[in-house]
Amino acid sequence: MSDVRPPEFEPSSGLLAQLDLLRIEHAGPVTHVRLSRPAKRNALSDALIGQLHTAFVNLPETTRAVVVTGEGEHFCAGLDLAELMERDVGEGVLHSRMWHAAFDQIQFGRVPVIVVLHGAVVGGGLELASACHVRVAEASAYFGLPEGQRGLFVGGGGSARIPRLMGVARMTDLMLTGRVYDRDEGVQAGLAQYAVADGEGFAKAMALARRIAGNAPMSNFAVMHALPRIADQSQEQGLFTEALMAAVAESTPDAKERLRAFLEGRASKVVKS
Ligand code: 1HE
Repeated sequence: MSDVRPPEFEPSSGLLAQLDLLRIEHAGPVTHVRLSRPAKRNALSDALIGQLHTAFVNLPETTRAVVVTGEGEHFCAGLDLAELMERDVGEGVLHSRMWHAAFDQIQFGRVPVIVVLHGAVVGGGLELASACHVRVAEASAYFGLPEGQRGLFVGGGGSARIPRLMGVARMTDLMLTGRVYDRDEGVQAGLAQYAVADGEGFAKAMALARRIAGNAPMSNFAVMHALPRIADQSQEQGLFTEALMAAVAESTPDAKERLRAFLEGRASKVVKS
């Protein structure tokens, strides 16, 4: 993935600057969180999961969208297999719950998260990607769930999130057979919403993030928090939740000003892009 740093990026300070397995920078309302463990292909150690959790809990007030990337040749090699050897059953449950807490903080945090995928997006790496809201896949990206080969099961929320993207049958196939999807197969299956050339993922993600950051925060919150929950509800309950969420969103001062701007001809129109 190309990693040209536009001059407007500023390094983080305080707690976020102390997270040594991440590199976190800010460009106005967009925060860039980079997995920075390239020698181990960004394998998700306990420390890295803990740092992701800390980062997403402590995003600056000014952050309106986050872009996540992985340093080096691969987005993420999944669970750090070297740490798995010594764990007993009880520790295994708590370990999985630790991942759930971190990835829930990404999916159900304060701001939308766009992730750039390149190279290996496997195992826990795909679980991490599936907790983000918008996925941009470069041509080099490939997707796999090698847990079956390793004697494992998904433990980072994958069984709940990934079938919601690609369906139970496709996930079953990946896990049972070790099948690996190339980028285009992954996009077609629903694992990413955008396909770009190698080296172009970050620029695309930043452009998307800037657009998302320009939305009313309550609208973004509604999309992140209400949509997946409504999808899990019966239609009757979903419609009721929708009515409540819609009323909350449209009653904010932000919404009223945006509507006024449109009616007075000061807002952009919806056009084909
Ligand atoms: C690792 C890991 C890892 C690399 N845990 N150390 N995930 C997997 O089964 C994927 C395992 N990894 C791979 O298949 C390959 O490493 C890659 C295709 C991702 C990259 O290949 P390559 O040739 O670029 O790198 P490499 O030489 O294999 O790895 C470089 C180093 O990273 C090497 O360590 P070194 O000390 O010998 O240099 C590797 O051991 C290390 N490394 N991947 C630990 N995953 C909550 S449940 C989730 C369950 C899962 O995620 S299961 C899937 C696990």
